[in-house]
Amino acid sequence: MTASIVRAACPHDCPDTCAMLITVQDGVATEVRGDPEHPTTGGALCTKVARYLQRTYHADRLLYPMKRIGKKGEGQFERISWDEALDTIAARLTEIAARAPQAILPYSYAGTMGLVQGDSMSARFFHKIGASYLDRTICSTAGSVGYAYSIGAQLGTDVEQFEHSKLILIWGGNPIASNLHFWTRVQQAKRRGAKLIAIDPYRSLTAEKCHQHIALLPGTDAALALGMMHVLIAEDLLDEDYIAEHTLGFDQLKERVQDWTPERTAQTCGISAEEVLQLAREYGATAQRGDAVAIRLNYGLQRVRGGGMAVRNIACLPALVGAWRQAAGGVLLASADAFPVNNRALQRSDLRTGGRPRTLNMSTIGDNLLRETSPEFGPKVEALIVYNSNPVAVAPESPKVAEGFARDDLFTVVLEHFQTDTADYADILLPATTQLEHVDVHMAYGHHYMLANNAAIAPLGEAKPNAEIFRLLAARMGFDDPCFQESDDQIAAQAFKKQDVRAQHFDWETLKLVGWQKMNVPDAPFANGGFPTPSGKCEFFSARMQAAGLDPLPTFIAPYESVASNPELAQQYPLAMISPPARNFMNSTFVNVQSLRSTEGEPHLDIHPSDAATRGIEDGQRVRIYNDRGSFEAKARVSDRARPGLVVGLSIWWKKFAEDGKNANEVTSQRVTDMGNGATFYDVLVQVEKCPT
Ligand SMILES: Nc1nc2c(c(=O)[nH]1)N[C@H]1C(S)=C(S)[C@@H](COP(=O)(O)OP(=O)(O)OC[C@H]3O[C@@H](n4cnc5c(=O)[nH]c(N)nc54)[C@H](O)[C@@H]3O)O[C@H]1N2
Ligand SMILES: Nc1nc2c(c(=O)[nH]1)N[C@H]1C(S)=C(S)[C@@H](COP(=O)(O)OP(=O)(O)OC[C@H]3O[C@@H](n4cnc5c(=O)[nH]c(N)nc54)[C@H](O)[C@@H]3O)O[C@H]1N2
Ligand SMILES: [Mo]
Repeated sequence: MTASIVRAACPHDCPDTCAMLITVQDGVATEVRGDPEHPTTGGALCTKVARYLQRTYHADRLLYPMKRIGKKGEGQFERISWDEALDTIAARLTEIAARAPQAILPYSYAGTMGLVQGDSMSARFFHKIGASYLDRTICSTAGSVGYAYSIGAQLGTDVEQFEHSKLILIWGGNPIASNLHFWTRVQQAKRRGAKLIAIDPYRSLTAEKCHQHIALLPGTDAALALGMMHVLIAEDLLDEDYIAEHTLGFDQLKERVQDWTPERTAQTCGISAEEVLQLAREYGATAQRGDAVAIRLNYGLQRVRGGGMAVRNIACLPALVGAWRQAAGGVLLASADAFPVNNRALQRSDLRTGGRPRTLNMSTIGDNLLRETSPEFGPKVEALIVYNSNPVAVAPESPKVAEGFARDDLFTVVLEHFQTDTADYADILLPATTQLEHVDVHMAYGHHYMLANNAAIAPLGEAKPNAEIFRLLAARMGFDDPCFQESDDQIAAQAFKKQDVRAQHFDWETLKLVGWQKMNVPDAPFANGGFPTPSGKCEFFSARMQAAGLDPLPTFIAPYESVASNPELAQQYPLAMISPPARNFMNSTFVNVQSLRSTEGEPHLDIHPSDAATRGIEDGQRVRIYNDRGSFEAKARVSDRARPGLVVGLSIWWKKFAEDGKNANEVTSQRVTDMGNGATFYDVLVQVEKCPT
């Protein structure tokens, strides 16, 4: 038979959301490539997704429903039928729902970003039950909330414009690893003479390729932005017309930043005053010349206590210099609000009959699983349904998470492709399909295209799409609303609000054929102001922040754990630790693909020669990283990639692939960010010692 080409979309939690072409021969997928026609994919896939076939056809794929036969966490299972699996789950959930529906908790994140296999049928199912809500905070809420206070919505510079920028600040991101197709644009800009500056405590793969690298201390970005504002104002590197017309609260801002001299900023950030001055001058002067200055603001800097404020402050910078006037100027954090997703149709919150249920934060899942019934908390969690996520590996303060998952009185269902660290704790483990085996529709958070994912091959073994699993469970539980019968195709057709100007051209049948289409959003969204804030301006002063009990003006919120903010703790644990993504993993996805894991080798800890020397640590030695919450081991990589006072453990390893069965989340904390209740993965102090040989 001749091969056919199927149009698909990369499902992973990455800003790039690539358009893919799958070659299928005799029912078998034989090649996965990037669509050369798609403007941001440009025919290229990252190293991970280029190996999507190795993942889909992996010998360890879960192919049948299973039930646990060993202890929780041991990972011993035996095959059962779908009937037995669904009957067991439906009986247990029906019994709990009759007594205490909020004792049931879904736990999911972005294993797939698809709007169908993400939260559509599953959301309907849990609304109907009246289950607890999950606050999905583990990744981006601090920054999203902070950005929205200044700008109003998740919208900014179009990634396709960056090639025309003359100065690009890559702030708290490592695009070579985690936003590859943005990096392509940056290379084009560089060829056209743009200057690239990385702002990152770590000399990442990206930072080493920029013209300049400012290695500040983690969690001090808000201060750097305040220092830049100070210099911009003091040296009159401003766009006064833009400020007058399109911003709110300039006079108060001016007063606020008066004290943030380059010297004070430098001291807070652990850099030189010269670096602060030069950065601000370059930013302001380039804009004053009429060249486009753009900031790619990523999530690295918001996984700390003051992460929301840091993003809020940085988001004020473009308005000060009028950078928004140009399509290639401004700032891009996320483009999600380019998409009018029809959540009401997809998720059907109207199915809820009782009042609004309680909300439990996914970033504190350890504590939440360990809490007893009480008037403030409500009922103890009795059933947990996990899909699209691997919390035992990725959630903070893992010792508590594992303890919660190990509870004998907790009923846990996990929908997965593989037997992850989390799956080991399941009572019932269900095989889910991969992106090649199911239908979906996608938005993106790093560009403006909607995408269709057609199924390329039949499900492997007895695997089923998430939506189908919840459809079957709904039927078992007697949920007869017609929406529980909708097919994945019918759900996808409702993804975007056609009455919204951005998605008027959305038509599912066409999208499936063409693969992708751009949303209708202007190139320079705030050239003439029109910010989607309450005032319609970029809000240096935010009444909404004041109402939320926050400082209404840009300020600096120090980390929970740092040498400066917590000297007592630092006596015991003097090193800051961050654990950003490893290039060859996608969070904890792909860690079990041998070719990718071999490239990463084993868990490493990057440590500066001076910090290594005082501990007698040599390159290649095994070290133990610890604090009061826990410990894990890694192999030391002694180099100046990590600035002094900082250690870096690229992540997120499956615990079971580490020699000691642990990963970086042993030492991270469940404390949350200033805004959005986000996780503070990079707000951690540790001590490091040599392992006994
Ligand atoms: N290959 C790969 N790609 C990914 C992912 C992956 O796991 N692997 N994950 C995806 C997901 S879920 C997300 S959210 C995005 C994340 O994408 P980004 O937000 O770009 O995050 P990272 O690539 O983690 O880059 C974060 C950088 O921030 C730096 N950093 C850490 N703390 C601070 C700080 O306090 N201040 C500053 N200025 N920098 C800091 C780190 O050293 C790191 O180099 O990437 C997505 N893409
Ligand atoms: N220490 C540390 N911890 C971190 C971070 C960090 O930088 N450092 N980053 C944090 C961030 S930004 C994020 S976003 C989270 C990510 O956390 P998660 O969203 O949990 O991401 P993954 O670890 O990739 O796990 C996704 C799981 O979903 C499964 N999956 C994929 N597609 C499907 C599907 O269609 N159906 C079903 N049923 N399952 C599917 C995959 O097999 C995989 O096991 O981790 C956070 N944890
Ligand atoms: Mo994320």
